[in-house]
Amino acid sequence: MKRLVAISNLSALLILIGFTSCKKEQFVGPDVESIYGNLVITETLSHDKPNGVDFSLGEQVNFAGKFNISADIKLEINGLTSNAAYVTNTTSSDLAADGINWDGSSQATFFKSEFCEIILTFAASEDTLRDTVFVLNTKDFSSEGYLLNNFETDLGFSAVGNTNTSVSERQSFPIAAAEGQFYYTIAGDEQGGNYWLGAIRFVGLRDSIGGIFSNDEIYFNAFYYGQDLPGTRSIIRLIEDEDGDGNEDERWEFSFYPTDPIWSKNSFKFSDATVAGAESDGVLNPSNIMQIDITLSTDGSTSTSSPSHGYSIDFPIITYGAPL
Ligand SMILES: [Ca+2]
Ligand SMILES: [Ca+2]
Ligand SMILES: [Ca+2]
Repeated sequence: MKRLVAISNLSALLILIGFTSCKKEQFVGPDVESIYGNLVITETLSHDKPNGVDFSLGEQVNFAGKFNISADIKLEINGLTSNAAYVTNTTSSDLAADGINWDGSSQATFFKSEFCEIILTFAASEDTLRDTVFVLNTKDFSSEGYLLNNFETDLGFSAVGNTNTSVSERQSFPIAAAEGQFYYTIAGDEQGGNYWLGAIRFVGLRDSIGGIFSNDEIYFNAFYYGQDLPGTRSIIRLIEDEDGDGNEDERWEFSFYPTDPIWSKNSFKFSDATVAGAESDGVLNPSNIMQIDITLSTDGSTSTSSPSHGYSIDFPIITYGAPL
């Protein structure tokens, strides 16, 4: 064994001497070419769904394309009707061999049944490869977890507010929904210390959420569209009924400030929720959650300069194992 180690050390030494003493070009191999070589596209971009892709059947678009070197690439898919986008960065010399595909996911709004442009660009080259694909049917994201609502109908939720609530309604205008045709808009005016301006409420949830997953594997996800109103806060309240008597025992919350006037997908881990108000057993047990409130709130910091607050929301969904 000692002798093997000695030989191995000797080999390493010889290799090291070889590298330091020989001229660089004698050691130009594939790895060095990948970094410094000129990109040659040996097979242009294509995919296996020329007649359209049906994501509702679990299909995916499998890409093909070959390059002489392993290249850093950006693959971008844009929905021509929805403006939905999917962007991924990867390294590949053979897209098919590396299994580069698209399963219908998106970063912000969902894709619709529509034509999509596919754009492939390279980090170290000006080359741009293009293709198109038609989405026959979109992916059913409701099967990704427990969908609280998609706001396509008035069913499955209630809206609560007070005199400071100015808007609380399903809308399909003036912006396009993140999913389907409708989203929900809630707005209100802060009048000196009234920090709660309304909420969208989901009840009857006990024994609906949780299962085998721990709290750091459970996510609340939703698309938000801000109205450029500073101080606008969305507090997501998870209300537990620990003993099943129908009454609240403990509430948990996380919050953020949705102000950007663009749809963005936001995800929060249940393990990041903090207890709010009176503590009961101090443990967030997802199966005990009887009610979720998505509030429109403020932090009281902007009451004099800009009392208006509001946002639109679509497709709040609880997912397991990964964010939406
Ligand atoms: Ca919707
Ligand atoms: Ca209770
Ligand atoms: Ca509890």
